[in-house]
Amino acid sequence: MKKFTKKFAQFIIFATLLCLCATGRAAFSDVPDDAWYASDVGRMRDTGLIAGYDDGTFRPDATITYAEFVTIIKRCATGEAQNSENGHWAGAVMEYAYNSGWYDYDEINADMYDKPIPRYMAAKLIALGLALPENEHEKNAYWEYMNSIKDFNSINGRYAYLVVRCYNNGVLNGDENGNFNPESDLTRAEAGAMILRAMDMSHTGAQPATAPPAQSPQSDLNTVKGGVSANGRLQVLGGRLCNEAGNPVVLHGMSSHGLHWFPQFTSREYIRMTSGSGANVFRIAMYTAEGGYISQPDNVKTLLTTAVDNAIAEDMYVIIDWHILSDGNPMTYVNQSKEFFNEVSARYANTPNVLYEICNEPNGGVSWANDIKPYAETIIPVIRANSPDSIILVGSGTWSQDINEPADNPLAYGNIMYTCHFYAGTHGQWLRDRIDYALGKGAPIFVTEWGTSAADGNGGVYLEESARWLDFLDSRGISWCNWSLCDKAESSAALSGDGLSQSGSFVFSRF
Ligand code: DCB
Repeated sequence: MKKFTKKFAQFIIFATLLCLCATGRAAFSDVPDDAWYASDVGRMRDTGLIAGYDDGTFRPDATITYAEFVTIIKRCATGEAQNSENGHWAGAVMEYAYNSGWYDYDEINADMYDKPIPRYMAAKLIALGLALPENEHEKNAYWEYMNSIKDFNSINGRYAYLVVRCYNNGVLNGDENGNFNPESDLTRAEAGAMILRAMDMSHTGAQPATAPPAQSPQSDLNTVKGGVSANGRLQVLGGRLCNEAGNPVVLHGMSSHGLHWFPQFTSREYIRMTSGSGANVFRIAMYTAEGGYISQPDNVKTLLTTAVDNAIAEDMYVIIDWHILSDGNPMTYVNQSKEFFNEVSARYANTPNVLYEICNEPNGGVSWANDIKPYAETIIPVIRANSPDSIILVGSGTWSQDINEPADNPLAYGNIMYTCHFYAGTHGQWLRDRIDYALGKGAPIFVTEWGTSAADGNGGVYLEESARWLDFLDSRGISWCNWSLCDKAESSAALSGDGLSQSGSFVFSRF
């Protein structure tokens, strides 16, 4: 392997890359003329992408490592890839890739450079490093790919949309059974074939952005905004929602309406409509009762996965909301909830985008101490087992207005926030006072749902009171999602006809 890597460094022949038509026989002792990869291996050798060994072999079935793979991508993207003088031979290349946003800090470390690269990571590096184009077909046919990639559900949610991009660009085809096999290694022949196909498709020479966008103060409390690429993994410090660097961050965005009723408004286009106006979070309200998840779990889960992946692709934070409503006690479906959160937190385990809201609005004869807290103590460990650091949002009684109760009797876990919900036509100063009480007790608060209407989602709109509320939240640096991104004939709906409703125009202006 050492010999190979040394030799490898001498191949800096970018010019020939432009001549990708070069084929010819491979002429390696271990590459039969009729192997599926024979002509690809010839192109790899001719272009200098992957050289052979001094003994005349190519070793097409040997696995390729992170360092080797990233080095080839860098050479394709920039025309060169210098070995480092000190430390690991690929140290400088890996640093360049990291600084270019091809991978995140928690994905590859120096101990992994010489390990085999799994296919999901190869897909990400190809898609970002070679700037594979995203076209309309990818967006419209995402569902088709979900069905045609047989093991789609085993792809970690952080990577699914980039895997789809590779398929859509002809870079990946799947195995003979239609599986992608995300965790499997790649052989040298497979890696080379993928990269050659990507070079045929990619925006060659297009350099990805290197620096995250500047962060600007948004509220009295000097919070920052920006998407996941700018802020990374969220954490709760001193009762405040903070970004990975420890700076207070504020999230503003829309909540969907009931996912099973209005899935069309969780598409890339609609989510982008909000991010384009400055939103950095999207909440997916997955009703449990009312004909939602409990009665059609598989269908609704598919809608949910699609929606979450859409938000991830738009660099948004995304809240998975277990939207209890007529099922007022979260204990009613606690077993289904355990199963659901186990599954989604595994899928999005190392995805910094995802926040989990485990009970939308407990109501009826439920109390924090007897029902909601025990429920939270059941679900939180399930999520934590898969995703130890993610933010978990917990509701309270009376449609998440009894926030004084968790403030007096908090959960003994880190990275927890309590949700407070309000409707401007119904809830006023007393609820703002209650928020201040909870903050005073050190309870972190997130308004995951509020409306410009009355509490039934209709009436008004009450824009003056809404503005009073948002000014209050700004002054406390509290994050919020507005109910709701849909075109239902009710005043809280943000959409109307082809554009924004009265509520939507107001809310979008406050992102
Ligand atoms: C919350 C729920 C949310 C509900 C909105 C507006 O409920 F989280 O699901 O959304 O606030 O009421 C409404 C939709 C309607 C739909 C209805 C039933 O806008 O289109 O038909 O859900 O699915 C609240 C919030 C506060 C209070 C009461 C309710 N409150 N509630 O303070 O009295 O009864 O739904």
